[in-house]
Amino acid sequence: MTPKIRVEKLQEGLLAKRFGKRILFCHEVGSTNDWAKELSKLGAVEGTVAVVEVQTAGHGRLGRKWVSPEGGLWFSVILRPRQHPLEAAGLVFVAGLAAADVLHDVYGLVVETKWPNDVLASGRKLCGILCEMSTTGEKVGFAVIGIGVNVNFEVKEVFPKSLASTATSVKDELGRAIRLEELLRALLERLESVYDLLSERGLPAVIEKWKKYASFLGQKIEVTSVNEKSRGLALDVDGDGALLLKLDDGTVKRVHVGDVSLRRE
Ligand code: BT5
Repeated sequence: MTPKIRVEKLQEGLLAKRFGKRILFCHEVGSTNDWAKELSKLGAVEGTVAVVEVQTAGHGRLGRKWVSPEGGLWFSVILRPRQHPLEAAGLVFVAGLAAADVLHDVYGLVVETKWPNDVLASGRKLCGILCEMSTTGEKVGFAVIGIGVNVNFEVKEVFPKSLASTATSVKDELGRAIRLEELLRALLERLESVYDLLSERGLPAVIEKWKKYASFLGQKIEVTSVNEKSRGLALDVDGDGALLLKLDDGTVKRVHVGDVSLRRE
């Protein structure tokens, strides 16, 4: 099966009403999030999608590098949220829930969500999410949801060794390749419906559903924030998206930003 995206198939059968009505495709860009931000500034409407086969400067949070070779699905969706910026910051959970639902319901993968922005399979990172926003005062001008899924390659063949031990791909998990356009279509449909859930019922309703994949809850974890490490029990993720961590001294800390790793003792 060709790892390439068949442009003429990108909108075939798409049931979403807004997401993916306009799709911009290109073989290679630096980052689809950067491309989508430029398009947003030029007035691109909600639901516009930027998708590529290769990113040469894909990035994660805090400027970290996101490795994006051919065979993966690298795309960004432009949104014009009406929510307050604090609630729109929860878009990462919208994307995480949509990705977990599709990978599980459509492709039968056993997946888990890891706070705040990862989808894992077999304990390894399968999908990463980067949400970025432009705000003026209390208003969101635009938001961009960027999603990267490792799909039709084996990670040990294309990733550096250090990454191959922490990452996985659909092909590694299923033992076969899938159609990139079909995955994109399913993701756009699911993203639109979870985004509608956010608008109609608010972030707590999205997080409740996201938590059914969150198997790190109830486990001993370590959270690394900017320059601080905390250890404790992952108690819950509250309706604002903050992680509640019961520290070893018994106090409960609300963490807003950070990276979670499971604690091996
Ligand atoms: C993320 O950041 O997980 C967000 C990744 C978002 C990527 C999408 S692709 C489309 C759009 N355009 C972009 O430029 N970005 C978005 P973070 O939680 O900071 O994790 C980054 C870390 O994940 C890196 O430091 C590596 O350890 C690891 N990593 C890098 N590439 C990976 C990959 N392809 N698969 C699994 N892990 C990876």
